[in-house]
Amino acid sequence: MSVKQPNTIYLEDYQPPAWLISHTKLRFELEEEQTLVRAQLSIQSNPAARDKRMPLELFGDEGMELCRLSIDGQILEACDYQREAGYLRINNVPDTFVLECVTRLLPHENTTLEGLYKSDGMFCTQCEAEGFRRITFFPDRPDVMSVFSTTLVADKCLYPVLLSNGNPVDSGEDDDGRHWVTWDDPWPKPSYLFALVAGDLALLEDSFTTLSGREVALRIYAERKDLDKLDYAMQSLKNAMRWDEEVYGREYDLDIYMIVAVDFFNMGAMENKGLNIFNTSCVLAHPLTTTDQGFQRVEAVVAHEYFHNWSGNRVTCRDWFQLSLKEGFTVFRDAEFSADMNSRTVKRIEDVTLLRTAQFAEDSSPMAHPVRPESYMEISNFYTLTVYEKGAEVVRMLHTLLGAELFRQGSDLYFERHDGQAVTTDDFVAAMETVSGRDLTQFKRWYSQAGTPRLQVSDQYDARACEYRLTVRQSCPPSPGQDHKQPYHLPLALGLVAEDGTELYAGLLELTGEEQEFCFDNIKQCPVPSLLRGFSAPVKLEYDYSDAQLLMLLRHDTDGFNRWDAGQRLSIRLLQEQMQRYRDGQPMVCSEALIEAWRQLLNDTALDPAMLAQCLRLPSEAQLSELAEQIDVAAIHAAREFMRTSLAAALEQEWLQAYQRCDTNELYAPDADAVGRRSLKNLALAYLVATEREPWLALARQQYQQSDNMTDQLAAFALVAHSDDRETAEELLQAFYQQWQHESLVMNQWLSVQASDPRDGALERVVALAQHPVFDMRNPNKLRALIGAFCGQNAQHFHAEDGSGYAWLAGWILQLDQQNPQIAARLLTPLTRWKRYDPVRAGQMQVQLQRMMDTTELSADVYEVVSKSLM
Ligand code: 0A1
Ligand code: ZN
Repeated sequence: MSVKQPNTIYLEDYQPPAWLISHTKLRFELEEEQTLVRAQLSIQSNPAARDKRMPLELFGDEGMELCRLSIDGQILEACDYQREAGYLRINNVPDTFVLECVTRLLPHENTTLEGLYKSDGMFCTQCEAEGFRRITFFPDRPDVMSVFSTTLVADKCLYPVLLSNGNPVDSGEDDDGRHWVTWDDPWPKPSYLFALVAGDLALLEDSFTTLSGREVALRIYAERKDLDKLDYAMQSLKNAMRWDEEVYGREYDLDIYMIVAVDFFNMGAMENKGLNIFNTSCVLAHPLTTTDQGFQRVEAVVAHEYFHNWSGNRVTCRDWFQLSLKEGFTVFRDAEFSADMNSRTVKRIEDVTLLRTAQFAEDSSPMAHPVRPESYMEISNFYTLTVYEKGAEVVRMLHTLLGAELFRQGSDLYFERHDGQAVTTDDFVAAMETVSGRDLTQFKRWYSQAGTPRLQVSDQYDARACEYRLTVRQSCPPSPGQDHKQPYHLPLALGLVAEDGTELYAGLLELTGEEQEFCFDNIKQCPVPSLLRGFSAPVKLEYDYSDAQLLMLLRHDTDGFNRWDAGQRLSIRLLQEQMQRYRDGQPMVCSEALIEAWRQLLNDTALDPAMLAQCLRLPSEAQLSELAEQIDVAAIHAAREFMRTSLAAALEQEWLQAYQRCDTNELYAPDADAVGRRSLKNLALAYLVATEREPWLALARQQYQQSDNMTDQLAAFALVAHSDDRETAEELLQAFYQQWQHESLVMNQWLSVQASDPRDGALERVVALAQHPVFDMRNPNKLRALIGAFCGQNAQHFHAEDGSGYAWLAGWILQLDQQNPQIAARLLTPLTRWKRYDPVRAGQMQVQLQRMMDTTELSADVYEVVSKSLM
């Protein structure tokens, strides 16, 4: 743990490295009590460095024991170097030399899950962003790229599988029951892409022939019990490899591609060169234990990590401020891949929903930052929705502005120009400028300005002149350190739709000014504008639609995304009206027009079930919160529950028909059509149960018992578990536990279902669950399943007015901070939003933030989030 006031790092202070490492040779002696690491670094002074004759400065974690240090074979004495917090400095070194360094690590005691640690008995590593400095002393920054050769030595029985980056080149056995394997990775890489794994692992093997005819061995490793859950990841990997060849012209570049599943992991997965390490939740998939959502996540994350091989590994980031260079681009790539594999419109709806709910909230929070941040204390805090999701939207806008063909030329040029280099987001945009001949200077404000822009649109129709005018004003609210924003350059896709649904115009406008007017000639009737089609820019769009216009767009818009969006806008407006009525003590009402519109949708059997399910889902409480001036937890919950139960009762027959229509007796498959049918079926079931009429809970129970897949079983389980029929609920909670107690990932769902149960006594229930044997506070998946779900999906109780939910979370943060600062800082997010709540709740949240601030031993991770939130 660091002391208070960690250093702030600034983008403007960037300096090229003084020293380069051409080769890094590592030898790991892995033992139960300790690991010895011998590192031999071939070091040269960097001709491009500003200052020559700089001392050699290497990063190294304070907790790491330095056993031996030598230069060109000469042992250094303690007086020859200085070890300071986080650094090792050696003065007077030659221009070119070999530094040898031996460090001693205690992986079994490493609970941070950074550097080298143990997960369920296997050794594994996590080096992004700054974990390598917990393994050895090194210029642990992404612009120092080196060729790695790694030898692992370990007990042969306990660790028969020894993996690292690249290709295995040598191996052998010692007399003492130990064996060793040497791996060479020919591609220079930054230290954050280093990885090793040692364990007793089972393996699914396949192969892939690249476009140019090279054979690549594909290996997915997991614990033996999970061997039957690897097929989907393998198929996804092969699909991703083919897709990247076809869509981006990118081939894989090593003889082996490996994925290893580990249960203890801070994030989703990691793209280490040739040796991806995955959270089990993002790689294991089986119909009986994995939901449709889970399958889709596996497909997306496998693809994401694979795509990093080019966007991230071959071309990497100059510094961590450029994180979105690899993450924004790679998320855009994986989103397009998923869109091609499944339903494009549904994928877009899901992504935009996440953006609007969580990224917009981040953008208006004290932790708001640009896609390319300007400063940080702890880089782990910047693996955010802004860097990933908004960053992907920025790349998508470039794709929209340039068109698919030029965008591809731009990406080809980017990879060609910068292969083997560590570069910046400016370099990425420069490649797009070169191929398009366009000036994207203004566009780059998307990288440097934080906050969600607002578009205010108004219009005028002149029937005599057949002229339609749109006026668009853009603005962006202040964010920390940025009071005034300059206008953005953005693509505004739109259509003009006649009252009867005929499309009068479709096209793309470009906004650059604060206020712009667009005139459309020859428009023969007054149109309804379908604005921001496909969500062509990550902005909040304001246009004064009438209910009738929204209903028309919901029925007729040719843009599937905007059809859905029109329905959402209408629901949001009606929900906000009910929230006001609730606050005024008036009875709430459900719009007949909405009921009729939904009835029509439900009766339209030609509609794609997946789309239908999206259209019939009310905006979440989290999204309604994001939209609120001041978040009124009770009003949001009451209004949404009222609408949900009203729509349930009014359309009971239609829900039943939809349920029956989608309840086909097909064999489980996670393809788009079947996923769509199940999502509509389970949505219909939820509405049926919401009527609180007897037969429907029984139907849920029947589905629970008869289902042959986790999607249907879990949906039914959650409905029963949250119901007031406590006898049946308790019975299923027990039965589910009995059935799945040995499936760790399913137990996470079991925890989450209970943590999000809105009935009274929720806090007591989660407090008790934290004592349950399936809960393990060292496992981030369990923490997310219990604490994350309670704070994120049970607003009513987390935001209890007496502050009990806040105090509970803060207690956890303080405890976890000692163990795993990254996770502690992430789980803290809900408390950082205090300014959005009423004075009583805001005050209670501040009390808890201050309680943390007053703790002496805060990690840099938590310190940064807490201190910025209190500013
Ligand atoms: N680069 C990975 C995400 C990742 C980031 C940090 C980690 O540890 C702190 C682990 C994984 C990705 O984008 O998939
Ligand atoms: Zn990534």
